[in-house]
Amino acid sequence: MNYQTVATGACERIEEAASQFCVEGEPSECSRYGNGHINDTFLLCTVDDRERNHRYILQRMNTHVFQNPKGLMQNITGVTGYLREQILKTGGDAERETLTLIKTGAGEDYYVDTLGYWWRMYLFITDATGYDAVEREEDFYQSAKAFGHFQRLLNRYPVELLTETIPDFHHTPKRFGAFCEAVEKDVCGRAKGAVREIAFVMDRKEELSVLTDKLVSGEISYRVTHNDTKLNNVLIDNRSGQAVCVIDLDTVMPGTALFDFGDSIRFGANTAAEDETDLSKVSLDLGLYEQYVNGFLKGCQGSLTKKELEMLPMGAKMMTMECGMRFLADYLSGDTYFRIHKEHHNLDRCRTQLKLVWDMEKKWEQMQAIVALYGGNTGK
Ligand code: ADP
Ligand code: GN1
Ligand code: MG
Repeated sequence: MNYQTVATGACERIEEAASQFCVEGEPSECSRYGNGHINDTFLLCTVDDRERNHRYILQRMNTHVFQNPKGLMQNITGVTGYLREQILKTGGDAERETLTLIKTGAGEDYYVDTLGYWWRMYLFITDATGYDAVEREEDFYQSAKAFGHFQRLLNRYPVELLTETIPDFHHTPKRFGAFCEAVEKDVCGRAKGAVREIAFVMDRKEELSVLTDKLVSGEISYRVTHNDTKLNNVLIDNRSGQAVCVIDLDTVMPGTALFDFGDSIRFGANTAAEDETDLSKVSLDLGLYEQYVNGFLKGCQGSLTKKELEMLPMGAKMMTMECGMRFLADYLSGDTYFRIHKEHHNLDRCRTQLKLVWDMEKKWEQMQAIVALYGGNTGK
């Protein structure tokens, strides 16, 4: 097999893993793929005996982050199977509109290699792109519709079948607790270089329980949500410009619509990249925010309650705060969670998130007004 952009040490592992899955033809080429921060993702090309090419996504799962990989894979098998049925009922193309797991020769949806690493394989969704930044407003609108629709499709999915793959994933107060612990321990001696960022978070600590409090009081309820709704977790068709498929289903768990809405805004409605170092470039783009509100409400098809609608801006602010805290806690702890590509990468990422929170606070009334404009006649 021909390897590109793959560390030499990884080739042997890939070779072993790739040979377990029931692909068409023989593997010919493998390269690193995409810009996810969590899993190791590879594009695997094969050639069959009629010289036809086939493509697959081979992933080495991050079992440091996902400590119950078996439960996680059961979630993905269940959710993709369910989505498949829903898509077929409406005459859709299930192999493009949801992820398709490739089985191993042993009939499993994953393979644990001889060193204990977990692998899985999906059909590669062709002629579609997962954007790392908004290039056209329309793409962001499409992603919003897709994430809203995804949640709508899973409305009746039996929650009891789902494993919580990362317990308390969006429990912002617990994230704050972990953040405080990282500050206190300061294992790398980095806290002195992040004094302003730490103070920014501390100044807002009273507000961090606003979503969890509403969940506890029952004012908002749990739904099956995606929980990691970055723009590059939805593939957009290269020809039609329509969203084709919501991917990266590792964190599908009970959550709230506010998590999904909020995480998309923090990533996609930022005028700069998540790791931009020139903070003057970072702000909330209200035009993109409006596109997302419009698309998300369309995708949800009236399923959001009045309370959820009212709290959408808070969802955006909390998800941005939470992610800022997570990046900073990881920086202070020695970068053990998010993959980094340069020194202080997680500190840079944290700074963009906090600047974005600051800008949201300035634009708060406008954020609320936009939701009122689109949500005015909807909401139960
Ligand atoms: P991570 O959890 O590390 O973000 P993802 O599952 O999101 O991993 O995969 C990383 C990238 O690989 C995605 O952003 C996307 O570009 C690409 N990708 C993943 N699955 C597929 C697929 N089935 N077809 C095409 N591209 C895919
Ligand atoms: C991670 O897997 P990826 O790159 O789509 C992270 C999200 C963060 C995001 C920040 C499982 O998302 O929670 O918001 O990075 N996923 C996990 O970019 O922790
Ligand atoms: Mg991803």
